[in-house]
Amino acid sequence: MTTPGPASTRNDFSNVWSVYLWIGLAVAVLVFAAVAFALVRYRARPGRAPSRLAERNALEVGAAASIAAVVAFLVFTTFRTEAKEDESSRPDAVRVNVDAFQWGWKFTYPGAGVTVIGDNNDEPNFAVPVGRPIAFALTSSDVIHAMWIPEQRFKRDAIPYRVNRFEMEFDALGREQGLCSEFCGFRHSGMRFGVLVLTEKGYERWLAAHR
Ligand SMILES: [Cu+2]
Repeated sequence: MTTPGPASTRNDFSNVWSVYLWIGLAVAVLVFAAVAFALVRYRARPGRAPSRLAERNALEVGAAASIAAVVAFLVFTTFRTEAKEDESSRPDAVRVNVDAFQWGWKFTYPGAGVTVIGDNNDEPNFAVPVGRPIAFALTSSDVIHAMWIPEQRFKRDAIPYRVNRFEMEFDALGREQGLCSEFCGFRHSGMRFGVLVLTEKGYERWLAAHR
């Protein structure tokens, strides 16, 4: 049912976001309409006594069931999208190991002999080829950090003694800003990095220049 690996991480998560947005809007409209209706229809008027009705089982069960159905649908949609980003070990994937530390990042390309390292004084940039799956292996050397690339709508924790694996695919050329999104100490806010999304040729040139 799910295709192996992400077609575009950005699109996948944007789609999930719009599902949430429309459901949220629909719920807001229903709630405000119900409140407005009650305010107008049942407002206090001379000669009117409060209703003696305390329960309405069918309505309450119906409301609870529809809320549960919406929640189940959202959980399913979210986890289905998450599952696409979890490692699927595609043989053509570019492997990038990411090591977060206070307060910087180290990107290693296993087998290619390339390592990029930088901290809050010297922001590191690592390159990926456009439209190809990138298999990340993310860990931390000290405390918990989180690798966040807002333009990809993607974030994952970097935890010491643990490797988090996920795949992403970048569909647009250019530079995307990444940052740490887990407060990790004094210079947390300076813990940034750049993703250079290059053509296949440009990526090969970049690798050769950083060997
Ligand atoms: Cu950090």
